Amino acid sequence: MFHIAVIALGSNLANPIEQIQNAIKRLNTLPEIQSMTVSSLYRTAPVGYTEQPDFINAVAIIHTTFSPYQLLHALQDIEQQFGRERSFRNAPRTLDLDIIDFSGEIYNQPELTLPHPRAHERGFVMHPLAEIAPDYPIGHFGNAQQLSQKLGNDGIEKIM
Ligand code: PH2
Ligand code: MG
Ligand code: MG
Repeated sequence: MFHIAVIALGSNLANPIEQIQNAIKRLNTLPEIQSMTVSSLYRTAPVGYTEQPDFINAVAIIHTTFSPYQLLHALQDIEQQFGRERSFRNAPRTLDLDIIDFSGEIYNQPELTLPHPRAHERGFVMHPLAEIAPDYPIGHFGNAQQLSQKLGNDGIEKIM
């Protein structure tokens, strides 16, 4: 039995393009991930804390035998392996791997909120997701295509 999950990838330190490409390769080596569809890479203006370099963002849709918590911990392990340091909220990072959705499940736990509470208002997540799965529903907010259109593409550039 597998589930479908959406993962957002982001990096804005230490050659972000390579960080994202290597993270995709690393995810592909996990036996609990059976298949993966990855968006293009996007260069995006920082959202929230803006005094930091542009990000490279991408989104992957996976089929996985992980549970949500197993997936969360596997992603946190990879962030650690890629030298992630947690200084302050929204600080620049070598690698951020966020679960955006896990088969539509709803979680409101200290460690994990699903769907991701801010994904629907973030163009740097909705644009890459709309590219690979326009019909993908994000909670009750609408699908990826509708949300990315609503958000517009200011500060978001497809690079490869
Ligand atoms: N991630 C954040 C905060 N702001 N901005 C962009 N453009 N891309 C991100 O991945 C990003 C952000 C917190 O995780
Ligand atoms: Mg994040
Ligand atoms: Mg994160």
